[in-house]
Amino acid sequence: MNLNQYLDVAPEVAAAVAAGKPVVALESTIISHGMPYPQNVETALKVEQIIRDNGAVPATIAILGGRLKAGLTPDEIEYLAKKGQDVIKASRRDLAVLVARKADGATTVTTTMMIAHMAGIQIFATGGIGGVHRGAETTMDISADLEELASTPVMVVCAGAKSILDLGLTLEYLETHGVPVIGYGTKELPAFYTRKSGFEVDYRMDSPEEIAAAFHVSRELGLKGGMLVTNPIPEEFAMDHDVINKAIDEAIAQANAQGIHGKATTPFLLAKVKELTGGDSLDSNIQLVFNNARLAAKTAAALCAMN
Ligand code: PSU
Ligand code: MN
Repeated sequence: MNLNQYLDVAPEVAAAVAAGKPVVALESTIISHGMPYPQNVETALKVEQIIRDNGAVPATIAILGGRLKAGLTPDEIEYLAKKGQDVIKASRRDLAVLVARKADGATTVTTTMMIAHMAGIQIFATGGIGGVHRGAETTMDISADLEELASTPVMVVCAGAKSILDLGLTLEYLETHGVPVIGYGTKELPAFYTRKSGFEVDYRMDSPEEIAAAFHVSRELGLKGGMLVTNPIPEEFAMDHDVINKAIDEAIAQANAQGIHGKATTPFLLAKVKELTGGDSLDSNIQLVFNNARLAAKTAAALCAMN
């Protein structure tokens, strides 16, 4: 644990980490920028409950008043959910400035991994990660999430990546930077809303124990990066491939036409896709986060049993 003067670890989280009990980190950009109010707060609280039901302690992560928070109260979650896009989406480059200004920030995968690591938390559950955007060969839009996976030893459990990204280039980037990509119960990379993408993961694993064992060895060897676990959305909540891809293509066309760029791109595309699918994508999004929380909690328990 790398405790520092800017970090507040919630008492329950600190006690669990100290006792070697399972803890699962959760991000806050998914609350502020990923879903509308009030579904965002309902989902965030339910995800915490699911983690508890599966034997782990949840630690939702954010920056509040310049404090790096590992573990939020329900009131703090509600506050971020209501502020929504008015909260600054905080990636690695924003962290020091927001702390110095005593500002609030919603943590992305990147900053959630950073703060989780500072707090001694090894596993983090979310919906989807950022990656290499389509057209990155000219825009150079590559999410800082990939760089963080390359350098911070936290396991991220997600439902794959949305095809707002170039999935092939995202996998190439992860390969170059030495990040193993695991498929839970599948050899095919899931594409968030759908179980299939046409791309292969590095390894298929079929149990939380198998995932935990690989991560345990990575830590014992002192390897510097994380691990990406991709967990397909349950069949009954998956979206029709053509419906979702049509919405994504349309969302990207609108983003290009409006000159959307930088940190605004991902939230813009997420909101557009939701609008174009008439809210269906939100239901799928919520269910896949629940599914990832279950797997992350079980994997955290399996990892603790090995440590
Ligand atoms: N992808 C999703 N849902 C999300 C995000 C990405 O399907 O909520 C959020 C996550 O917080 C992720 C961030 O870390 O967007 C990536 O933003 P960018 O592409 O600007 O790096
Ligand atoms: Mn970007």
